[in-house]
Amino acid sequence: MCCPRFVSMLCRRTSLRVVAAAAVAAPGAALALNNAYNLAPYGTATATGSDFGGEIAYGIDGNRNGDFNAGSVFYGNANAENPPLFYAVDLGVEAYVDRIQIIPRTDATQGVFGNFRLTIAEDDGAGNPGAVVFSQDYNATNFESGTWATTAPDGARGRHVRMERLDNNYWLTFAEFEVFGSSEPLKFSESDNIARGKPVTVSSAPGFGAMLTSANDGNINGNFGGPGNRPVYHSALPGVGESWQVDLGAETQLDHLQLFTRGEFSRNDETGEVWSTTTEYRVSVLDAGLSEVGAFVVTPNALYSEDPDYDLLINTMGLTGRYVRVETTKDEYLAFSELRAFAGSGDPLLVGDYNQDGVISSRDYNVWRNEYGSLTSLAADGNGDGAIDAADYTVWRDALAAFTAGSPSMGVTIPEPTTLALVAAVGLVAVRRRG
Ligand SMILES: [Ca+2]
Ligand SMILES: [Ca+2]
Ligand SMILES: [Ca+2]
Ligand SMILES: [Ca+2]
Repeated sequence: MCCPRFVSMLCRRTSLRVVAAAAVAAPGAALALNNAYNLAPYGTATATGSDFGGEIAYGIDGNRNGDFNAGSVFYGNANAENPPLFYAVDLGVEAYVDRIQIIPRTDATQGVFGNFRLTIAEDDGAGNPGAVVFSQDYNATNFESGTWATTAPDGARGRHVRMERLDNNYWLTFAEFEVFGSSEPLKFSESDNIARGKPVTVSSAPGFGAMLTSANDGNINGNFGGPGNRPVYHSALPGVGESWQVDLGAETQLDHLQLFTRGEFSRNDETGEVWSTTTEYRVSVLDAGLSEVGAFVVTPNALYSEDPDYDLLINTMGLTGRYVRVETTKDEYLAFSELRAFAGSGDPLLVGDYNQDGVISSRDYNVWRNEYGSLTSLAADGNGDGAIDAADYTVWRDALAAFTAGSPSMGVTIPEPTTLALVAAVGLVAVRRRG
């Protein structure tokens, strides 16, 4: 174990290079870490219809940008002649589903995530939905506007994922409909989450109606919600070091953690100013004597950014501890929807997986682009030399090629360095849809 007291970014990158040859896998194969990744971009989508240029395919194009004008937001109006209002994804393969996440439109608050049914169906043998393996109704007290998500499928295996409004009076719009899973059995799903329901202590009482249990209630929905529905933890006070800590009950080797942010943001409609509740988290693992055995600082892209984060993977690579602490590093409130913890011996991240989501994609390129020239923000330091430059782009490009090589039907647009400026301007389309 390198850096036993503090696992720095540089330390983690250094160990990545050692395993570079073994750490590349094609989609569908077991990945080195958590093998659940967003399958939807490899499938096809259908919907009641689309309006105002918000194409159906935009909901599964792998681009989370919620600005309608950026050309990646789905929009469909209810059609009284052809109810119900729905959005469905054919994954193309039977897959085990860990979680479903719907990343919202962000240029307007349109509160669409309420009163709908979510189903997963097996294939009937002819490419159509067959037996239903998962079905749940979500009847929100308010129509939510943030990131809506659930881990309830808990590994259910199916091919057709469908969201259908139970009323049919409104519209449906979002940036991305994400189905995290794998065609191979999942290494981890909700029933493996060892943080769920465990005792929690906090530095100040939860506030604004949040509860002590909010961040390990098994509910990853990012909407603060209404009475009786508080899936998001929120501290009563702002400040550096506002903390939430879960007791896993025993010293446990941790494969990895997942931190889900509060999936909402605030906007001042007069000034246009937008902000998130918590813009940076420090996540640490402590032993039974409360000594720190590892710490990670994670700075998620804001929900209203071009490439928002919501689900943050923290690779503990087999650190052993009893407590996991999440705290603020700035004078901010502490807010997040869930901390999941998974026991295991741990694995390194994929080479080139700069956003640590388990796959090599344009989102890693975005991290590299945003950090280009930096000597301090080193998530995209693929060659581990302490600087972000063209060499790290090459690491990502080669990793992307290797990642996709096992599945030739998924072509990838790989920009040359000389055209990077153009790519940055128009956005990189990572994955062509199969078929
Ligand atoms: Ca999109
Ligand atoms: Ca929660
Ligand atoms: Ca990635
Ligand atoms: Ca570098």
